[in-house]
Amino acid sequence: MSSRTFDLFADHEPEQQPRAEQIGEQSWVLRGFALPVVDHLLPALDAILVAAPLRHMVTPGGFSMSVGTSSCGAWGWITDRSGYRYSPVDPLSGLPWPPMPKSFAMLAHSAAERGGFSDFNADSCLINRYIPGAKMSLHQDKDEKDYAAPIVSLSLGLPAMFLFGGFSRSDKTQRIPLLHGDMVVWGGVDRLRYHGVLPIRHGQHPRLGEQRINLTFRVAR
Ligand code: MD3
Ligand code: FE
Repeated sequence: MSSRTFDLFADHEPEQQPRAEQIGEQSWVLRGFALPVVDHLLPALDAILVAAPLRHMVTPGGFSMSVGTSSCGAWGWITDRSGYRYSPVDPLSGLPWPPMPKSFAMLAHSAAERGGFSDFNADSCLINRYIPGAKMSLHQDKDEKDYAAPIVSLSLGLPAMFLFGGFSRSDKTQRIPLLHGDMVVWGGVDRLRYHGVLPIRHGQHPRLGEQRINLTFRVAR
């Protein structure tokens, strides 16, 4: 797919590209990148969450995650007492995950291109829902097969303070606020950096209410 077939900003701001803030050697925050299309994505997201409801998965250590999780696409990330992995079926229903909407795949492809990664074709979209107080501790994403592909995220709803660390858990972290419509591309040398999310603060988002939803697009297999 060429960028011309899906130029998000073609009809909106012909001169203006969205701001790209470099946060690592190969990592970029694309402020407001999804805003022109985000309202069109939400009904599709609602339908996915009816078919594959959010659930609080249990980690191998036996803790229930404060974040509610689901997936769409060919592969969905799951965790239980036996470990972390990608699964082609939703263990709740025993059915394949809902397909990834074309609009999601195109947006992720377009963001990846803006971050310097051409030909990004996600086969997994992990959906994380945070209510106030929910957080994600520092971790690395290592369950994907090919670290050459970037991870692309889309933040929706309440703001989050994202923590971007180094290659060991104890390395100093930078704090990056992520707002509704922001996208981030992490790839290359930054792909295995530790990262996390501070507890979400109370608030009301005009469109999503008292929650933050984060989509991460991945090449799992
Ligand atoms: C940086 N989610 O689901 S998205 C996750 O906001 C996860 O829900 C966070 O971390 C969230 O695994 C952050 C961002 C993210 C994803 C993968 C990365 C940042 C990353 C891989 C390497 C470096
Ligand atoms: Fe992660």
